[in-house]
Amino acid sequence: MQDLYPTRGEKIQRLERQDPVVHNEDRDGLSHDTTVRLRRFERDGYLFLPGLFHEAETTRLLREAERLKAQAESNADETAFFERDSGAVRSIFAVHDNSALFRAVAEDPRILTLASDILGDEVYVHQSRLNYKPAFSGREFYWHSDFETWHAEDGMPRMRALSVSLCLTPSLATNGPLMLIPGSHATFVGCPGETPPEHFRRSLVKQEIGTPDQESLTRMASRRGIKAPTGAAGSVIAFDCNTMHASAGNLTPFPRTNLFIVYNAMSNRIGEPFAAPRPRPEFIAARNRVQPLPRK
Ligand code: 6CS
Ligand code: FE
Repeated sequence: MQDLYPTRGEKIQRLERQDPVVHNEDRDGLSHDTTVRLRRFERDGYLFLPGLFHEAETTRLLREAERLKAQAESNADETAFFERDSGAVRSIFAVHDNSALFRAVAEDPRILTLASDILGDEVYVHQSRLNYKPAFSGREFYWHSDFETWHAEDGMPRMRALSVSLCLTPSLATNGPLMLIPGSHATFVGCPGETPPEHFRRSLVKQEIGTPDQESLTRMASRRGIKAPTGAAGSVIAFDCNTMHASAGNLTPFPRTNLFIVYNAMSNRIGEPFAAPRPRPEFIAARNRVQPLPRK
């Protein structure tokens, strides 16, 4: 398969995106609200939906996240990753597989319908994860495009995937909110540096290979700035697979715990990695157990 988005080679490559952002020509049947949302997503590369889930729902989900964290602390399994210095739980993957509550979120029409409207296809969960960003010790996630990694290391062919981030705790200006560069989804930044074997063991704790150069980041951020949507638990940020994003460390007493569900179009299923020695494990990138989610 032709590699439209070469990366992890000798040099930096800035290329124009070669895929639509909203893969949905027939928008006539869509409601006004949905049309406005799709237009905003297309323009910015993300959409902020404050209060999409109610507080009672997120309280229950946060309790479930705490249960999985306690489980990972007592007997760490492969899906759990820990902060490099404090040893606190940083992320747990495949939570939609290991928790009925998180599975129900992935199938919730409030986000599943939005994802399939944007991706213009049946969708499946490519990846799910909890990012705990614990109080005082939650470390940063450096700038990156998720698609750059999913293309290079998981073999995702085209830009026809998106992430939905659901805040399970308040996302404040001070506790490491998700930062996004509006419009950055229109440019693919190929990053230099060969992918080492089992790179995920390092990149999911501190990503270096696969992160963009400072000149590319400066160019993109200088055009339309950097946004850091903040809101109560229950707020959602949906963002395109190629939107440049990051989050700073958390020095406050207030955890910033988010649930991420990544939806990929069934027509965009992953294949052989484009720039890695071998595919990543199933709990990071769904490859063999792929089922379209039922639209309710
Ligand atoms: O490597 C990945 O798939 C994950 N890495 C980051 C930093 N964000 C996206 C994704 O969850
Ligand atoms: Fe990311």
